[in-house]
Amino acid sequence: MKITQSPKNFSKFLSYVLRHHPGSIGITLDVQGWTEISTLISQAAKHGKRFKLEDLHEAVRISDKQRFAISENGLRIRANQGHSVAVDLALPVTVPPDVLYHGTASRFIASIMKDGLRPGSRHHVHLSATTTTARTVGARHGTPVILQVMAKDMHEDGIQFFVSANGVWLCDSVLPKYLIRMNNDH
Ligand code: HQG
Repeated sequence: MKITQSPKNFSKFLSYVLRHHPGSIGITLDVQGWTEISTLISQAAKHGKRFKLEDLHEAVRISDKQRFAISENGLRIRANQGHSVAVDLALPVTVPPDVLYHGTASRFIASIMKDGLRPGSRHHVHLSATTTTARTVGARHGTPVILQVMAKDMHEDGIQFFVSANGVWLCDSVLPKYLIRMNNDH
């Protein structure tokens, strides 16, 4: 790979342009978040990030969380979730499991138990199917704490859930009444 960066940094670059700042290299995303791979490659090169099609395929393949998808015809790429720019991923509404999990940092707990989970700069609140994933997500912010999310109750109350192509559960927000703080031994 021509770019003098680790795969992790390359993945971060792709997240940056495909989720948050496509304009930083002069590309645009369509309403569903897709962009032409050939344009991505040429525009990235113009901005000092040189890589080949094979490098891109490799980055998509090895992404630990399968953050990116390439279209069936191989011509376009998008991030599977995590956008801050306005896109509509057109994910189907999906019935959630009875319980989902949200990993966060201990310093956010008081605020979350008061106001509920808010999407912040993202489009959705991100929820995990397992405590293991939730712990990893929470540890990115500090001492991890896992919240149990009563997804079945939310669903029965008419709240919509979506699941991204890489298995992240998404919803608009979670009220405090659906949250239970778990003990640290999970
Ligand atoms: C917290 C990663 C105070 C929330 C992961 C979280 C995930 C509140 C932080 C994806 C709050 C936002 C998303 C409230 C929420 N008061 N704090 N009312 N409501 N928070 O990074 O869920 O690597 O935007 O608990 O794997 O940590 O990007 O969200 O701690 O799937 O592919 O505010 O990002 O994936 O942080 O992570 P984030 P997140 P990628």
